[in-house]
Amino acid sequence: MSSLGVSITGTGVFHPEQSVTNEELCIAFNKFVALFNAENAKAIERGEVAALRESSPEFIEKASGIKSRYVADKSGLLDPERMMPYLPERPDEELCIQAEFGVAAAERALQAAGRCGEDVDMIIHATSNLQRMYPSLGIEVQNALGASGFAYDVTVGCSSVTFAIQIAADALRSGSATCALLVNPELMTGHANWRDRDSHFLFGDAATAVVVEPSKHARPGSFEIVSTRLLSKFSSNIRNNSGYLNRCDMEHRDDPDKLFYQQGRRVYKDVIPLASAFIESHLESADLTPSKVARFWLHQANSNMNNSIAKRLLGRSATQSEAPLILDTYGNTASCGSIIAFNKHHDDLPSGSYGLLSSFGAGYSIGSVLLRRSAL
Ligand code: CO8
Repeated sequence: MSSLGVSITGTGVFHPEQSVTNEELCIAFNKFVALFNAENAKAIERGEVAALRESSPEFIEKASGIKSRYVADKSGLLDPERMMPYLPERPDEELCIQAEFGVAAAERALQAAGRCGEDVDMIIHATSNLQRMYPSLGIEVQNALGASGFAYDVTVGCSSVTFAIQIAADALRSGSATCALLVNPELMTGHANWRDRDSHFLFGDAATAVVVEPSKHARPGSFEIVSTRLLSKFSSNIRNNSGYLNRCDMEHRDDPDKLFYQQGRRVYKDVIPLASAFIESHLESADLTPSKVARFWLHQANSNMNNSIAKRLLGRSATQSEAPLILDTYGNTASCGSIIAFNKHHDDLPSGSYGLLSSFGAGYSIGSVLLRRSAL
C-alpha cells in the first residue's frame, strides 16, 4: 500500500426541525404509565403484573446530560397510546427517508469540501440501523447524488463512522477510489423503545457525512488522517434482535427485544477503562500522550461517561474545548455523535494541532482516528 496522505476535507450535519425536551417526553411517558397501570390495576394488585414507574426530567439530565433531542416525528412518540414516530412508508420510486437524511448531510459535507456528487467515486453508508437490506442504501444515495464508482452499507453500531473512515482511508491509499464519501443517517427514534423507562430518553435523529480525499487535493486547514485503530469484542449488553427472520416466529416478532435494549450500568462500567486504554495505546503508537491532543471528539452517549474517559486520559476533568459535548441538544445520535462534535468544534484549532475522533458502541466496537490539522 502506498504512503499517500489522506484527509478529512469536509463534514456535514443534518437534523430534523422538531425537538423534544425532557419535560415533554416525561409528560407523555407518565401518561402512558398511568394508562398502563389503570388498565392492569387488578393484575397489579394480585402481584401478577409489575406496576410501571414514572420517569423524570431531573433523572434524565443528571444520568445522561441530555436536555432535548431532534426527532423526525414528534407527534407519534409523544402520543401515550402509540409511543413511536409516524414514518409512513414511501413508494419504491421515491427516495426513502434514510437515504433522504443521508443526502441532506452529504450535500453539506460536499459543499464544505468544495466538491459535488459527480466527484465522488466511493460511498459508504455507515449506520447502526438499516431501513432495508437491499438495494443497498448507499447505492440509493450514490444515485441521488450522481456519484460514480461504487457504494455499499456498513453497520457496526455507533462505531460505524470510524470503521468507515478506516475503510475509506485504506481504499484511497490502495488506489481503489479517489474521493470517498461516508454518510451516517441515524433515525434512532425508530429503534428506541419509548415505553422503556430505562432508555426512553436516550436517542435523537440526525445525519452526518464525511468527505475523505488524498491530502494533495485537500483545501488548506483540512484534517490529515495520521492513523486509525479499530477494535471489536463481542457483548450482548447492547442489543437489538430485529431482523429478517423475525417473521418466522410470529409469537415473538413484536417483543421488546426487537428494539434497542441494554444493560446500561454494565456498559457504563465496561466502556470507561476499555475506551480510555484503547485511545491511550493508539496515541502511544504515534509517540503522543493525551496532553498533546488539543481536542477529543468522543462518541456522544452520556456526559458522565465522556467526562470519566477524558479524566482517565488527562488525569483531570476536560474542558468543553478539550472534549466538546453536543449531546445536551442532540441526545445519542449513534454514529453521528463524534462527527457532530467535530463539525461544530474544529474551526479554532491551529495548523499542526492534533485531534482524536473516537466512537464506542454496540458489538462492542471502538474506533479511533488520529487527525492533524494541515496548514491554514
Ligand atoms: N426516571 C427516573 N428514575 C429512573 C429512570 C427514569 N427514566 N430510569 C431509572 N431510574 C432510577 C432507577 O430506578 C434507579 O433507582 P433505584 O436506585 O432507586 O433503583 C436509579 O434511577 C438508577 O438507575 P440506573 O442505574 O439504571 O441508571 P443509570 O445511572 O445507570 O443511568 C443510563 C442510566 C443513563 C442509561 C446509563 O446506564 C448509561 O448511560 N449507560 C451507558 C450506556 C449508554 O450510554 N447507552 C446508550 C446507548 S449505547 C451507546 O451509545 C454506546 C455506549 C458505549 C458502548 C461501549 C463500547 C465499548
